[in-house]
Amino acid sequence: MVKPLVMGVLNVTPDSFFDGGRYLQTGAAIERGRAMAAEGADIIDIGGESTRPGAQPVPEDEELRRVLPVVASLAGTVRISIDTMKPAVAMAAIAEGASLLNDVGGALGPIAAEQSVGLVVMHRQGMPQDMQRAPHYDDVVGEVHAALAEGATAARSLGVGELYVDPGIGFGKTAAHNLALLAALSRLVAAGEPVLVGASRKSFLGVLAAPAGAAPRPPQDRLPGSLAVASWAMLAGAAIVRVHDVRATVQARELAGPRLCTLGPVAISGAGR
Ligand code: HH2
Repeated sequence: MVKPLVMGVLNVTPDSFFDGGRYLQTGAAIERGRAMAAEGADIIDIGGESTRPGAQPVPEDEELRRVLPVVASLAGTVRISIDTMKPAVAMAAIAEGASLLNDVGGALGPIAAEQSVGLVVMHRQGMPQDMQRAPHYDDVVGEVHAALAEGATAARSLGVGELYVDPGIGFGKTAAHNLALLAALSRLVAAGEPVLVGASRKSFLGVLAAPAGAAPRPPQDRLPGSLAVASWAMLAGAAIVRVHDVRATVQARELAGPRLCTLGPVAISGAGR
């Protein structure tokens, strides 16, 4: 089993659903990025435009102003991925040292090929403004897997070398859709392309973890569910988990990876309970 990578989320936005407003100032964002690298993040995914349901688009100059100094400052310390829908932001981030394009909008394949950087092909139904209004699939797993296979083939034919496919948890999906996709993760892994999963702190976790009849748990109260899903994804063979809580996820990886996966006799000293 290849060790899965932990991708730390860094949103330089006022309105992201979990960390919005915390890292809008350049200095705070750089400090958070350095802290996540020290906690063991393999990649930091920097975004300057929220994709939460209902989010409004951010003008290009504003998105550039938010992310570029942060990319430039962190690129020497840790691998940087840029989470954007805009080709100009992707190009500028590459110039500052980003080497992975988190292509949530589906337009960045040609840039990844030309610039010889990695690409995440993510599935979504609709745009953030309307994607959660009435998501519909006849066969969510079949349709998402087929769309990802098509996206991967297109990216490979452009010449993209390093590629990841992502079922796009919460991007035009109900809680039931998300669960079906997570249950089928090992089938997506078996299809052959490395898989990225981003479920951290998302709203379906708040719905599923709430007691019957109670309100959904808020983002602040979704760490246990996030760790459960990250562990599930790693055990299913995901190559990357995209998370807000790097320290906790790195610790979960230590258990979900070499220790529990081997399930054979292992020489461990220390307490048994
Ligand atoms: N989820 C979010 C953003 N980018 N990229 C990929 N590849 N996969 C994901 O699941 C994914 C993503 C949403 O999370 P976050 O960045 O924390 O929120 P916001 O979009 O509100 O900034």
